[in-house]
Amino acid sequence: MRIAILTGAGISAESGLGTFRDKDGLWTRYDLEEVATPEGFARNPALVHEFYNQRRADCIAAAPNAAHNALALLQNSTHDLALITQNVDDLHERAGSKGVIHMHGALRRALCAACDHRWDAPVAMDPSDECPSCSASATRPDVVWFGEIPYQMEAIQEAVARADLFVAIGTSAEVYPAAGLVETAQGDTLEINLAPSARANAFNARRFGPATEVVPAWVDEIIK
Ligand code: BJW
Repeated sequence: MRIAILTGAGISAESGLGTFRDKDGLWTRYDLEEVATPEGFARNPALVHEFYNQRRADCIAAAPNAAHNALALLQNSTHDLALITQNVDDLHERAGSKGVIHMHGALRRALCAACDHRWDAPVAMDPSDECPSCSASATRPDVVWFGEIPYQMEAIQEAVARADLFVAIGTSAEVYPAAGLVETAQGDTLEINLAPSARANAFNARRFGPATEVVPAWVDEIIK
């Protein structure tokens, strides 16, 4: 079976990484216009680097949980799996998943806004850092902010369209184009989340509960 999976912040919540829109989520403590838009970065790069430096440190301190591990196991089964994540953490890779598509970028990568060069980010980035390729002091986290185009959209659309089963895990479905991928799916669709997302009714099937319980149980059923 061809399976396409889209993950969101909820899959990493039980690893201790905060979600965005839950009651104590990141967007209740930070103004997204200031830390997750190109305009916010232009106004105050130091603030934006501080926000991502803290999240990079939190990510390094975190470990993959049973849901990340179960998806890695699924990838090693006979099924053909495309794993697409909105998350900028690397917990899927650290659980053993390969070829993960990071549609909103990655904390462990840096990007030069002047020449588009990319490299491994240091733990702490600073506005005065120079690009190793062109020496401009225009370095930024390699993440996708509001108003920017998510990465690998063509590959994502294709993987979702050709899948027999599309599964969204731990995402509120508040952010597009990720939230609209369920419309691209041609096969069965399943939402796994703590509670119904904004698009829950667009899915054929739904399972609710903590990702560390629901995802391993679902993977067991698929690979048995
Ligand atoms: C658990 C759990 C547990 C908790 N177990 N579950 C009007 C209409 C439509 C669209 C737009 C519009 N106005 C503007 C737009 C576009 C805009 C957008 O969608 N805005 C909305 C606010 C309306 N989108 C964009 O700008 C995007 N670009 C774009 O559209 O370009 C145009 C284009 C696209 C394609 C082709 C051509 C052109 C870019 C969006 C970039 C989003 N960036 C961020 C930051 C990334 C870097 C970073 O991490 O800091 O991405 S914002 C943030 O939200 C982050 C996330 O990836 C993303 C989604 O959040 P997610 O993962 O869903 O987390 P939460 O917190 O929202 O939800 C967590 C869920 O988990 C909840 O449901 C919980 O219940 C659940 N949960 N614990 C299981 N234990």
